Amino acid sequence: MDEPKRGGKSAGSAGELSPGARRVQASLTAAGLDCNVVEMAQTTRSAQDAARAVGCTVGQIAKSLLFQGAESGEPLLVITSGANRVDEARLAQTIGEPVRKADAELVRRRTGFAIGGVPPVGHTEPLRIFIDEDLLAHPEIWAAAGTPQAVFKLTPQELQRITGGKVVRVK
Ligand code: 5CA
Repeated sequence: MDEPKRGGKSAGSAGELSPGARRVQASLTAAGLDCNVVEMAQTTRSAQDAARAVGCTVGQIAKSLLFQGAESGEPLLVITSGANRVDEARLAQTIGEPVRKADAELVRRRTGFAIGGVPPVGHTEPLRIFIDEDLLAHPEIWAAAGTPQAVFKLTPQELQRITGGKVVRVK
């Protein structure tokens, strides 16, 4: 594992984080989660990048992917294991309407973050959230923290608690 550029620091020193990562740290702290966003020297833009940077398996990376109901336009965030590809037909069954992937502009507008750094919390407005059941198989997982170099570690139970996400099968 590479040394984080800034990390292993208390939430109180999160002022050193870049602005996007700082917003995520603030959300985590507000949710009562005792964990620290770390900014890595290496990119964590994709799940593979993130796994390489932190030294975990791709399956332990929690990807936050934005979809949209094709009829309602309602955005929904699916937090999925980096090892999985979301089955859109299954997701459509879960929500009762066809879905499509959000484009980069919608991702930014509805989450407040750009693709590659979209976190599971700290969004512009509350989102309907689903969590991939496969994430629960890992004692620890890592999620994006607002920028393509920022991540944080938590347990799947903590992820459930801070997002209020519904655990579903996505693949
Ligand atoms: N920081 C990493 C690990 S948590 C990360 O954010 N990974 S991710 O998988 O959640 O974010 C990248 C995802 O953004 C890709 O899997 C892909 O689904 C999506 N994506 C990439 N480019 C586009 C695009 N042009 N439009 C819509 N979605 C995109």
